[in-house]
Amino acid sequence: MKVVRDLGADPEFPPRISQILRREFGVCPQLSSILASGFLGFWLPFSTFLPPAAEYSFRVVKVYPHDRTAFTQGLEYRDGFLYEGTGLVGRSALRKINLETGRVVQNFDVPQPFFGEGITILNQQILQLTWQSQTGFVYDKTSLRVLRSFSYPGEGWGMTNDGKQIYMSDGSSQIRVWDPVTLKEARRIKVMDGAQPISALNELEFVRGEIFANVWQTDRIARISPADGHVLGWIDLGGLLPKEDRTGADVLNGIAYDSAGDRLFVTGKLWPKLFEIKIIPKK
Ligand SMILES: [Ca+2]
Repeated sequence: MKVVRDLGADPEFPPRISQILRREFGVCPQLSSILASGFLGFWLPFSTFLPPAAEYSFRVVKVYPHDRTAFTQGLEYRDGFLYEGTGLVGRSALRKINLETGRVVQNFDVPQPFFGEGITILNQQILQLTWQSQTGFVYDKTSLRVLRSFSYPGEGWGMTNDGKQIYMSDGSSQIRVWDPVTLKEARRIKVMDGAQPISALNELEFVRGEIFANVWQTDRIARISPADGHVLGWIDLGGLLPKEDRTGADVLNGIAYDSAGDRLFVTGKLWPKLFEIKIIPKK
């Protein structure tokens, strides 16, 4: 759609089209001008519906401790606690964490050879993906006991839900939508910013009717429409983790939303801190 935007914004566009019509197709000057104007009239209304995705920045509300050995792959908030899924073979786990202190109050070590990935909490269960094993786990939320496993094709990256459906990322530009009971794929959402597919979608969070997605190896979160996958906006979290905390830290990854308190939490892999932030328009 960027092409459309550029064409619509280009003052040279009608002359160019009319020149092409005259030169290449031998259309008389009067008719070529009329055709070119009509073409522009066709494109302009479309271009007005294609504003660029809005850019947002952040304001830090509060800083919490985060385990800097946790390779964060999934993060959710429920009733005063964070639930975190961590990765790396031999270091993967599912944890319940006290938000204020950062202390792990319950832990389940995911056995080798699994590489833990995204998690999501639905009703009284927690689901966890694994990276390349095509295997997911269902846990009892209270005991963190494994209830069962399930399988899916391809890779597992991030996961969230809206209470009715599960949304799952696999590192591509597509988000898979799963039935919450069968855990089978119902459809896919192609994530696009205008005409540009947005790939490497990682950790997910459902926030006020939108899907928020960390884009792997960037400081950016895409705000995605779950209806059609178009990017509604970008949150630039560059500079969130202070320089003095960056030694050993990996990329931004981990979004959790407290819907009752309207609090948004973000962290990263091996980050020593977790941040409550407010999203603000970028200046
Ligand atoms: Ca999340």
